[in-house]
This record gives sequence, C-alpha cells and structure tokens, in this order.
Amino acid sequence: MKEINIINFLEDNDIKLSSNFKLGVTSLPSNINFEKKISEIKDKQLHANMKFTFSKPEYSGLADKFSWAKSALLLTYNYKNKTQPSMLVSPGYGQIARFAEEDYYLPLKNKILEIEKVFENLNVKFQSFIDNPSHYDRTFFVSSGLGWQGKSTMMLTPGSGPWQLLSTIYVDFNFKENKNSEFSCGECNLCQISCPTGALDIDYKLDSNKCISYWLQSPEIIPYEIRDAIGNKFYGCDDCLTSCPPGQENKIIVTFNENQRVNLQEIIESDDERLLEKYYWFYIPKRNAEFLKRNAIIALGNNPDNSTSEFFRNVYSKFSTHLKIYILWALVKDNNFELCEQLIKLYDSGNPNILEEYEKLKEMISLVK
Ligand code: B12
Ligand code: SF4
Ligand code: SF4
Repeated sequence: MKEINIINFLEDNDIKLSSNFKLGVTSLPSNINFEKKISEIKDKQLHANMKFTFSKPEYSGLADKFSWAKSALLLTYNYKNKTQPSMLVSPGYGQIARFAEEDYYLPLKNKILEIEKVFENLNVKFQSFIDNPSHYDRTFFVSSGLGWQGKSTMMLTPGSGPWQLLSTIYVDFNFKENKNSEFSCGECNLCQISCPTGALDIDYKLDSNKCISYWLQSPEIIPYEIRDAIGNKFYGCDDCLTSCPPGQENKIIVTFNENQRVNLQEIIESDDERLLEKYYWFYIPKRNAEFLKRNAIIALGNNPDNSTSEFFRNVYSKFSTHLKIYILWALVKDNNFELCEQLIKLYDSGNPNILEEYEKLKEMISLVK
C-alpha cells in the first residue's frame, strides 16, 4: 500500500501546523521497547518512588502497544518562542519554570483533537497519549527523526532544543516514516554543570531523588539541602534547559517575564480553592494547595525581603504543623532563629513534631557556625 506524507494529508484535511508544532512518523511495528530502561531507573531507585510511567514499565515503555496501529505520530509543541528566559532576582518573589508559566499543554491537546476529528471522520482507528502514565512520551522521538536525547535526558531538536512538550498518536494508517537523524550532545556537558544538585551526574540519567523539579511536585518532606538548592523556584526547574546550547538564541537577552514571577506572600495567604483554580495545569499532589504554599515558603526563605520575618510572625499560627515546619526553616534562613523560638513558645510548646523540628534546626545552625 502506498505510504502517504503526513503533512500533505493534514493540509488536504485543512489542518495547519504553525511553526510551533513539529510532527514525526514511525512505522509500526517498530520493535522499540523502553521497558528495560524504565525498569532499570526504577530498580536503581532513581525514580524517587514516583508512579507515572514507573507503575507499569512493561506497558508504558512498550512502543508496539496496539496490533491495529500502522503508524505512530510524535507531535511536539515548542513553547520557546511563546516565552522568554527570565532572570528573576527580586526579593520576595518566586519563579515558575517556562513550560508552566501558562497551560502550554493546551495548544498540543487542541491540535490532537483536530487531528483526531479527521481520523474519526475517515473511520480510522487511533489512540492518543499526552503526559499519561500509560505511555512514555519520549518513545518515538528519536525514531521519528525529530532529534536526540540529551545528557539532561531532555529530547532536543535543533533550533528549539529542549523547550518542547511531546505527545503521541497511534493510528491505523500508513504514513511515510521519517528518517532517524544523526545528532548528539558531543562533548557538551553544560546541563550537568548547571544542575544545582548533581541530579545529572550520570550521563543520560536523571536521579529524581536530587531533582528540584521532582521535589517541588512531591508530597514528601523536602530535605534541607534540597530546600537550599531550590532557591527562588516556586514550580518546576529550568536550569538544565536554560544552559542547553541547542535551545539558545545567538544573542542571549536576559529579560524579565511577568508570567514566570509570583509574589510569594500572596501565594502563602491565598485561598486554597482559588490557588488550585489559578494553577489548574500544575501537577499538585492530591490537588492539595498546601504543597504550593510549602513551595512558596521555601522560595521566600531563600529569597526574603525585609518584610519576610514580620509576615511569618503574623501568619504562623494559621497554618498546619506541616507548613509551620517550613516557616521555622525559612525564618532560620532569614537569620531570625530568635523569632522561631518565640513562635514555638507561644503556639507550639506542646507540639512534638514542632519540637523535633526545633532540635534539628538548632543542630543545623550549630553546624553552620
Ligand atoms: C516522571 C517525569 C518527570 C520526573 C522524572 C524525569 C525523567 N527524566 O525521567 C520529574 C518530575 C523529575 C520530571 C521533570 C521534568 N519534566 Co517530566 N515527565 C515525566 C514523565 C511523566 C515520565 C518520564 C519517564 O518515564 N521517565 C523514565 C525514564 C526511564 O526516562 P528517561 O530519563 O527519559 O530515561 C532515558 C534515559 O535514562 C535514557 N538513557 C539511559 N542511558 C542512556 C545512554 C544513552 C547514550 C542515551 C542516549 C540515553 C540513555 O534511556 C531512558 C529511556 O529513553 C513524562 C511524561 C510521560 N508520560 O512520558 C514527563 C516529561 C518527560 N517531562 C517533561 C518536562 C517538560 C519536564 C521538565 C522540563 C519540567 C520542568 N521545567 O521542571 C523537567 C525536566 C527534568 C529532566 N532533566 O528530565 C517533558 C519532556 C519533554 C522533552 N523535551 O523531553 C515530558 C515528556 C512531558 C511531555 N509530555 O512533554 N519529569
Ligand atoms: S530540572 Fe533542575 S534539578 Fe532537575 S536535573 Fe534539571 S537542573 Fe537538575
Ligand atoms: S546542555 Fe549540552 S549535554 Fe546537556 S542536553 Fe544540552 S547539548 Fe546535551
């Protein structure tokens, strides 16, 4: 059967792909299988007990999932020219990673819906995946000729570099396959040097236990050394993306981007429902706004302004023990251990968890001295 060029097919069906989208095709069956690689990361505990694709690697990593599928389409959305890198240093403010400054998955989802409609009208079977635990989104990226996997583990394309989100459409249609392209990071290791925690010290493998992006989405208590490394990050981490040459402009302009900036005191005082609504596209454990407030407290501890201690004095008693633990740490970061002791005395002299934290903070301070 004659293979059809996907771009011509989409044009014939009135679907336009703006320059933000890239589309590659892999013919199926492909004999690609990432089960072993995903399981290896899991066996070495580099996945930090996350579920996602790690729950069932034998399915999420399997490329040939559907016996009826003849092609896999890998559709990417490049958000690089929608946004700008932001060097945010204002005290009292936190930073959102570029991929999450707005819901950049939305244009990708909408484009998938448009393409799905065409298949539906033609009575062609399909199945799409985007950020779904049942499918490893990076599966067909290299085989579809879109680029390569970098040492940061990000999928990179010349021009857009790592600044792209990925999705897959399995379809019962023979599209012309793209050629696998020959690219590599070569001797570059800038992402590894730029990572503030050493999470990329092993080439091509991410240790999620050390990854800030992971911790800012985790329900676990964040260790002190990670809290320090988080700096002013409120959600996501872009350090290994910003440093990556294939994603950079020739001219580097350090800009200030309002969409990536959050007023941390405002977040901490926000109504929970409103906060969850405002950031509906964030991954937040159990959809519990407390975890966003935790992130904001850490970022404020690392990036205080001259009203920070007074602010924490005023709000401390309103919060759960979980958040109070972070507030006490943040006060220590703001060189105000005295206020820590006052607040504990006033509100929590009988709270064993707070008293335990107090002992740890005392030890931390004595180690620094
Ligand atoms: C779990 C997860 C995370 C975890 C773990 C990330 C990771 N690298 O595994 C955490 C929370 C840390 C995370 C962070 C981020 N994530 Co995330 N995440 C996912 C998710 C849900 C699953 C990824 C997965 O299965 N990992 C499993 C391991 C096995 O995969 P891997 O690291 O890619 O492993 C490969 C390497 O180890 C490689 N390898 C091993 N040895 C060798 C040797 C050589 C020579 C080579 C070439 C390769 C190689 O083989 C493995 C298989 O390919 C996907 C969505 C999905 N459903 O797929 C999004 C996804 C990977 N994330 C994405 C994004 C945007 C991010 C962030 C940039 C967000 C941010 N700004 O904070 C960061 C980037 C951190 C980073 N450097 O990867 C995008 C990545 C797009 C891209 N261009 O690659 C995805 C695909 C979501 C999407 N639909 O677009 N994420
Ligand atoms: S997202 Fe941040 S912490 Fe995670 S690997 Fe990249 S630079 Fe390191
Ligand atoms: S920074 Fe360099 S080594 Fe890291 S992913 Fe980008 S090109 Fe590869």
